[in-house]
Amino acid sequence: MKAIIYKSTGSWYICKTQDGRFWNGRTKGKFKIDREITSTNPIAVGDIVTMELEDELENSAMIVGIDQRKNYLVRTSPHNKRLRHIVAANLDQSILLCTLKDPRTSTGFIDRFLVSCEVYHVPAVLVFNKCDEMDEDDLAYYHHLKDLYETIGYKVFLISAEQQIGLDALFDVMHEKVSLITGHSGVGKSTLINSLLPHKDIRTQEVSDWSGKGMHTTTFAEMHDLAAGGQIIDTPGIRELGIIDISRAELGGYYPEINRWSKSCKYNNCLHFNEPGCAVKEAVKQNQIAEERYVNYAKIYESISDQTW
Ligand SMILES: Nc1nc2c(ncn2[C@@H]2O[C@H](COP(=O)(O)OP(=O)(O)OP(=O)(O)O)[C@@H](O)[C@H]2O)c(=O)[nH]1
Ligand SMILES: [Mg+2]
Ligand SMILES: [Zn+2]
Repeated sequence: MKAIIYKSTGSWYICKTQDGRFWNGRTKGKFKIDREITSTNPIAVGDIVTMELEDELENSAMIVGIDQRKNYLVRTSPHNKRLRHIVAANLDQSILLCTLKDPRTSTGFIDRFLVSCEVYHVPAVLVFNKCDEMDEDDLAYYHHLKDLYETIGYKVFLISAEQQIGLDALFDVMHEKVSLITGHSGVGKSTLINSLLPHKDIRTQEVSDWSGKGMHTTTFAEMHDLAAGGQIIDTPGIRELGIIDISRAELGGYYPEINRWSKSCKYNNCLHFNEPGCAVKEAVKQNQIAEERYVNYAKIYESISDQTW
């Protein structure tokens, strides 16, 4: 019997079968699957699995197999930088929820997110939240970023999850799709999902309680059905995004605009730093490539060199 993983804690799973029924799934002993990656979690939210029913009354089932993934997103495991953690599988898109302040999402973080989406073939969408708290300067900066990222080809939205502003356009983008929502802790992921699923109560945290007790922060990725069709996956807040599975030389290929311009570089193995005849550096000079994107390219490049390749 086929089922989709809706929640995974690492030791047990909530799976949904085609008839709409939810099951408590578990795996027997060490679940081993030979596939291309070694991760801390063999089964992730969004995975399609084969299960054998155990106890119909207790809704328990044994997961015995896992289908080939269309795609997946991984992070470095918070416990061991050498291991990967699969955030979710079989995604139609990944939405980065950003805020300009409380907390601030930097363009460095945004660019790392976009690179990982390109690496794993998951379309990326940027959503800026808490527009109700933006003053004129913030809005001007938002529009600068919107221009910057839309020019490259990414969709950008401005919303207030709490005040329910700008949500319709975002709902259209999520319609009939499996969307992952990610971003720093406190940007409003759970608040947004709550406004999409008013009948459910996804726990959100109080910023005033930031430093401690009473914090209701999301700890496991979890998928929810949207009333209008489609699914949304809430994920725990992330502090940093390690870029994994690519080498320094490959990085430019995952920057759509650098990739385009690099075809005109004199050397086809150009890394776009000090090589003569570099079309990318020239494009930065001519404002054809945003300087901040290029600066972040250099920073991400450096961070990749820290790893053992
Ligand atoms: N002003 C304002 N506050 C918001 C908005 N959306 C969310 N918040 C507040 O931001 C805080 C954090 O929201 P959450 O939804 O818990 O954030 P989260 O991204 O789920 O955080 P983690 O689960 O820790 O990753 C809460 O106090 C929300 O009320 C918004 O649109 N405007
Ligand atoms: Mg949350
Ligand atoms: Zn170059």
